[in-house]
Amino acid sequence: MPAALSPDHVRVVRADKGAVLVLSAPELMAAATPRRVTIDRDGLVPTQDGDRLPPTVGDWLLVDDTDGGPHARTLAPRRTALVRDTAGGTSRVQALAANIDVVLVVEHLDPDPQLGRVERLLTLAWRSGARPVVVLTKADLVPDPAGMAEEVAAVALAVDVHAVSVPTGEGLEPLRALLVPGTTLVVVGPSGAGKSTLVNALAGRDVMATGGRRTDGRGRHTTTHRELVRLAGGAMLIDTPGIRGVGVVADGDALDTTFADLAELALRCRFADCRHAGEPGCAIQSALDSGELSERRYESWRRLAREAAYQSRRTDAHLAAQEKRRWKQQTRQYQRGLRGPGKPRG
Ligand SMILES: Nc1nc2c(ncn2[C@@H]2O[C@H](COP(=O)(O)OP(=O)(O)OP(=O)(O)O)[C@@H](O)[C@H]2O)c(=O)[nH]1
Ligand SMILES: [Mg+2]
Ligand SMILES: [Zn+2]
Repeated sequence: MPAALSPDHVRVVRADKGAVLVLSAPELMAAATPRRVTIDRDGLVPTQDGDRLPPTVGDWLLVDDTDGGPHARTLAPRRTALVRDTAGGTSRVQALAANIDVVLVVEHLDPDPQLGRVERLLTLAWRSGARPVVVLTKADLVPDPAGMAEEVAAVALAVDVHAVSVPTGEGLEPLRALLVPGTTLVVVGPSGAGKSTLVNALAGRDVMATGGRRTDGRGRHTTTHRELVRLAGGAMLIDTPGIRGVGVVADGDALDTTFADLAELALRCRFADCRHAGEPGCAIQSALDSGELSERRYESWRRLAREAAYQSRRTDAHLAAQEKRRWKQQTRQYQRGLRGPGKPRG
């Protein structure tokens, strides 16, 4: 339990529409049954700084006892949060998990891992403030898991990459070492990658339902909700549904960490504002020409950077609109104040 929390804080182990399931810190370490806590009709809980947010798995809450049962009163500040850009026209971001220490980016070895997806999820993970670790599943289905893990490691800079197999137990030991008591991990990755299978293996019991394998190797979205699972040693592991496409939320630092090689190259371009689009003295262009930098990785970086910039513009527009509304409201209040209470209009 983080220091800023009181013993009254309870943790969200599951978030549904209208209500969340919670456990206190001592209950998280025991086999207690979660309690249901209702939330305001708009699905939001006030934060300490006057905001209102939808609670997510891993959040800590203070609860009021009301006639209708326990009700969420305030949401504690999030130490870390895995957030994604929600698709669509709004500029809302969605927190997938809060107060996490490790993000397990789960990708299958069979069918072939998608490097672009790993890069995308790593960007998301770096932005969360938690430590990313890549887990490559289904090592038993491929002839050279170690070789494939090396290829993935080449695009997962400064990140540990583990090839694992649940049926054979291969590679699970280093993951068990991450299950430090009191810490929280979250698994993210495509449907069918084996996230729930991994959660069950690490839990040592079947907590989450897992999907049957389809011949085309594609997932079937077996897990449909996010849930915090308590592990025997005192670590907590959040399972999530497979993600179809996650939008990255703007964060230059996260992109620069995921693509540290490109960020480093860009520093060596002749012009500080080089757009790497044919300018003379472009270090990225010469790395592409020499083959030091792959076209695939370059395109992946461009795509994510474009997406992040777009997301950031939308957020700015949204914030500006919000600010304008607030300002209008204040002006109205001020004008009412000038007219004085009870004074007739006009
Ligand atoms: N051979 C093999 N099969 C695995 C392994 N891990 C998972 N599977 C199989 O892959 C299928 C999908 O596993 P799940 O754990 O349900 O996948 P998931 O990532 O939770 O999928 P969603 O809940 O849809 O997001 C199941 O049939 C598992 O038995 C593995 O290490 N080796
Ligand atoms: Mg699952
Ligand atoms: Zn350049």
